[in-house]
Amino acid sequence: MSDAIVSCKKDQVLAAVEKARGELEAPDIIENGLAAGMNEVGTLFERGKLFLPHVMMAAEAMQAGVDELKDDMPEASEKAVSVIVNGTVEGDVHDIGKSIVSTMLQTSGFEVHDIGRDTPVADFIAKIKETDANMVGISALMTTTLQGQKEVIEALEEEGLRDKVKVMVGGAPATNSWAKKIGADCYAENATEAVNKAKELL
Ligand code: HCB
Repeated sequence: MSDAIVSCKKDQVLAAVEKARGELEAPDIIENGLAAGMNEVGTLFERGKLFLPHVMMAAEAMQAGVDELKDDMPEASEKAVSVIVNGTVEGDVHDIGKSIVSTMLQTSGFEVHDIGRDTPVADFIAKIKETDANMVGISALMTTTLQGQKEVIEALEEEGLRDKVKVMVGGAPATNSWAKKIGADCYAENATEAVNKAKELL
């Protein structure tokens, strides 16, 4: 599955998903098959072995695989008690990982409001107020947009919402120490960790 993503073969990705779904749970297939392939694409892109159009086609193949698995996600056993707003910061169009996190949180029983990518700080705050959210997930994939996570936290403080809303940050350039530095409640390395951290905090 990972190889099919790297070679941008959507048909092969779907065939591999079909084969795997009888044996493995959907979250496992996404994290260890599809996301693993996309991470490999990232590494090859960083080494200059792949170019942007290739990355875009690989991202499409990955998305097709995730879409195929949406109906297989385990049903949450309990009604949602906690509300999470999840989005990618302004200036950043990367949303594959963020969307996986939203799907996994949703199927783990949280009420999730995914506000998309390239999202201004004001939209994070408006959605948090509108939904009376208990947590916000803030994704940033570039060192140049990481600062956006800090800006959302600062806006929460200015609005007097910080005590009420837990903050989770994620995305390749984010780290535990960055999360601590900007005053986030946690950093999640992947979607499984995001679910576990949300369960711990809420
Ligand atoms: Co993009 N891109 N890209 N890109 N891109 C990165 C991110 C670079 C690191 C590649 C590189 O140069 N080494 C780089 C950023 C460098 C930097 O840090 N400064 C980069 C760049 C520079 C750019 C452009 C500027 C390129 C250009 O136009 N010249 C441009 C961005 C324009 C903009 O945003 N304004 C761009 C565009 C693209 C696309 C459109 C081709 C495509 C995005 C498609 C899409 O998302 N719809 C893309 C992709 C796919 C990547 C790489 C190759 C993969 C990202 C990805 O989807 N990974 C990435 C390289 C890399 O990350 N190593 C590269 C797979 C997912 C599953 O992992 O890390 O996103 P994830 O998410 C995980 C995890 O982080 C965590 O859980 C997820 C699931 O396990 N997580 C959260 C994420 N968000 C969370 C939120 C939470 O609350 C909790 C956990």
